[in-house]
Amino acid sequence: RPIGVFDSGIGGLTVVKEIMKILPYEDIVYFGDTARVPYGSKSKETITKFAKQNSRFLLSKDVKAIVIACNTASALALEELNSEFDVPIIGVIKPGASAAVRATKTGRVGIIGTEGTVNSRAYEKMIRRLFKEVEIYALPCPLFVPLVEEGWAEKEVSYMIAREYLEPFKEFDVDTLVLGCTHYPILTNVIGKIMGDGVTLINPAEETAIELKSILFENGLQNTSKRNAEYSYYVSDNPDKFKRVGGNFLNREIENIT
Ligand code: DGN
Repeated sequence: RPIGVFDSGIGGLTVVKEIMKILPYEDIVYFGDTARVPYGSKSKETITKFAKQNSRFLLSKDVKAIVIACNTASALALEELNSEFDVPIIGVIKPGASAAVRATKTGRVGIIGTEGTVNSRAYEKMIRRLFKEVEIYALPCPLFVPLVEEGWAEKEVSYMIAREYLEPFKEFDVDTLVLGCTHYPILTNVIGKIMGDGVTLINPAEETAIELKSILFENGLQNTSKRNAEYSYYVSDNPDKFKRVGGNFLNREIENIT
């Protein structure tokens, strides 16, 4: 049985990329809610409703576990999904938060994400649960999403915008910065150059794939046969853009899209 992954749109492919790396024999069914993106600025009630519908769709494809690749949906809907559905469901917040706690030496941690994620304070709460003596500074960076979707991650305009957003984190003197939105890992170069070598960037997508691997193992759900995995992608609107832009996220051609 496949692993189900959903996101508000294309960004969750950064999580799929990490799952493909760490669990190369697992089949994946991806659902991108491109008709209703962005989730970043919508209410908890709306996001929870969408997340339930997305999960039901994935379960109709007989998935054995669900990964909420979207930071906003993980922040706002994970608990409700876990109480409603039987398969293991994981989000990106807890893995990202524990990696930040492991990485920080000074206890000064920055978080960037959508407005929904930052306002929910989900990363903050999770980090504080794991590590009390921490100073946290969180800021939404909404312009990063369209920049990445335009394929402009390496253009000068990305540096200009990133410099504006990230200045407060330099003043606050963080030693760790959580890239708390699916799209931000694509800007790792830009963000890394601006923040400098002393700051560790946390990619929750990578941490989530590691967590998924141990959850599959604990539940005896891992696929043991070594054969090429099958990947299928579903979107709620406009497969053309998904196919064109999604290739940049995955570093491979997207086939088998509905
Ligand atoms: N996938 C969303 C997130 O990680 O928060 C970003 C895209 C969006 O819905 N704005």
